[in-house]
Amino acid sequence: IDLSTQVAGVKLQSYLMNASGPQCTTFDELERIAHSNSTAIVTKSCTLLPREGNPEPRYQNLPLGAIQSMGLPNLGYQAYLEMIPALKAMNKPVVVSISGFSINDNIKMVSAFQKSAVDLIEVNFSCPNIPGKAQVAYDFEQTDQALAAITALGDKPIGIKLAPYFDMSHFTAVANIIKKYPVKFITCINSIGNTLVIDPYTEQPIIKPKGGFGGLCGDYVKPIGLANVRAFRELLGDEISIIGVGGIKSGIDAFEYLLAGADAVQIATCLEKEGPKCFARIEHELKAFMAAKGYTQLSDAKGKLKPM
Ligand code: RRO
Repeated sequence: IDLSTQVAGVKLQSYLMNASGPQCTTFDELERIAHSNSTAIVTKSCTLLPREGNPEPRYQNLPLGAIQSMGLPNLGYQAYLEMIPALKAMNKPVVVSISGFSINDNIKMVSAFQKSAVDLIEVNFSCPNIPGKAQVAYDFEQTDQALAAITALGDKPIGIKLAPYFDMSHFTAVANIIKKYPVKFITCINSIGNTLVIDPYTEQPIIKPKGGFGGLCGDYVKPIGLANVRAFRELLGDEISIIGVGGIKSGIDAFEYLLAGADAVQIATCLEKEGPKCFARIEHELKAFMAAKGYTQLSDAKGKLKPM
């Protein structure tokens, strides 16, 4: 079974990679991703300056996923810039995620990475966990202005990490903005922001930041991720690559995203829970499921969700 694919013209040997977020902040973590079956190395979203992130406890596992409000803990973009030669030496495409607090922050970081050896630049428009900061992806005017600025800074493919949308009018509005600019890929979805899990025994939230409000992850979000990939595939056509994320922990989950139209998928919560060995397991399960159906390559099923 051939799982090779492409995102924004960058060839990938397989369909599965890590999502920006868990276990991809330090060089050691990124090296473990490189040595796993993840087909690319994706870095934790970075900011201009290093950040400790929000106060703990800020991540809790749940029976069907997790809730977290990490608050962008990262080493600062310069540290990731400096790591790129060593990451590239591990012979996999490198995807950098950037998440500035303003358009100017994003311009500065995208410009710096445009001059680096990085393969893809994923600009995070959807971090839900910074107190007092709205998600860019829920402000369509800001999304438009930010895209105008960051897509004019060089030739390396730029993509955006989108928030989950829940209304058809929002899918069409965002797709129409994306079509105005040379956006080469989108990654959907980020966690579902500002959800609340309550412990009825302690009568408290289960994470500390933001009064307990945090991003919901894992199994809970898979139907939303599938809908977002499907909606954007129908609205954007085949020119823009789509990376699916949200609740993938088995080969069958990954196959469902393929039917919805994903060119590749990313794994976050399962990586956090199982570690980088999850990629080999899920790859094996996906190949077995496709083989049982008589499929030999991703294009046999990509975007081919059947009508009922
Ligand atoms: O670090 C975080 O709190 C975080 C980020 Br930047 C993001 O994009 N999505 C998320 O769920 N958490």
